[in-house]
Amino acid sequence: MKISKEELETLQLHDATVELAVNLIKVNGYVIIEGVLPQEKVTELREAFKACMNWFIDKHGEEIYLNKKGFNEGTNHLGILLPFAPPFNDSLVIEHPFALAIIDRILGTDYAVTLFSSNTSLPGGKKAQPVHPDYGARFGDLCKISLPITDLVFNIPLVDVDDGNGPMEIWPGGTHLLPDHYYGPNGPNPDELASHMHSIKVHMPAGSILIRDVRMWHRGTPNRSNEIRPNLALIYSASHRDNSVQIPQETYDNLSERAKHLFRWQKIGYPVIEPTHE
Ligand SMILES: O=C(O)CCC(=O)C(=O)O
Repeated sequence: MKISKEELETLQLHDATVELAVNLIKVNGYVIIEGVLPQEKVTELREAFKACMNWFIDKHGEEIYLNKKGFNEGTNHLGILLPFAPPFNDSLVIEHPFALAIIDRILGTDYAVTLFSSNTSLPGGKKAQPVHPDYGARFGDLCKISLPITDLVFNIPLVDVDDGNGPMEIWPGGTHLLPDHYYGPNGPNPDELASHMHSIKVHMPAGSILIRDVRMWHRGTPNRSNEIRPNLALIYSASHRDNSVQIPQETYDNLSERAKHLFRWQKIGYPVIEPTHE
């Protein structure tokens, strides 16, 4: 969806825009607002991210490129946990006013960040990932009803994404609304059903924001360009989940009150991590 110049400049969404975004997430599983972050911020994030990725590949590339099959069995997809440091912990990333305005209406205001990470489709991938939701069933085989939305992924692409550089493919419209047990190992296999269903390859300009229910089926696709295609990936959750973001005390103390609240479940008072495999 597109928004007005005034909303972009004031960093404040009109009430009708928030309502539309919320309803799209509730009914369709996701919303995209195009070209939200300023170009200079996107460039800064992209260059810093490339440096992290290069560092990571120098250090861990060989052990992951097992059997010359490529990362993750030839998908060349890589999830890297980000250091909680500039420019990644910029307020436009961790507490973007558009994202919070939308997420507040879905999760209430007491939610927190439970993932601070990235997903990258690297050049040379030979196949797509299996179609998957990001989280499994909350109650194993027990719960036969659909649960409310409790976890939302917030993605920011750091490059323009099109068919050539490994767009995320999504199955919107209902795959986030299934009974809880469908997301478990004994539920229907998304990878078997998905080829019979309608999907969309998500094209979006760098600096867009994509907010999606973690349960919506999706997959990473192969990147046929020569450049990496990174998405920053945060998850905002209504209830506590395993946490691993290490935040030095001084960094935490300097966050806004809202950001402190958003990161309160993390490891406060620990040193910043190196970029680490998810
Ligand atoms: O950013 C993408 O292409 C999605 C990647 C993904 O779904 C995953 O790695 O689990």
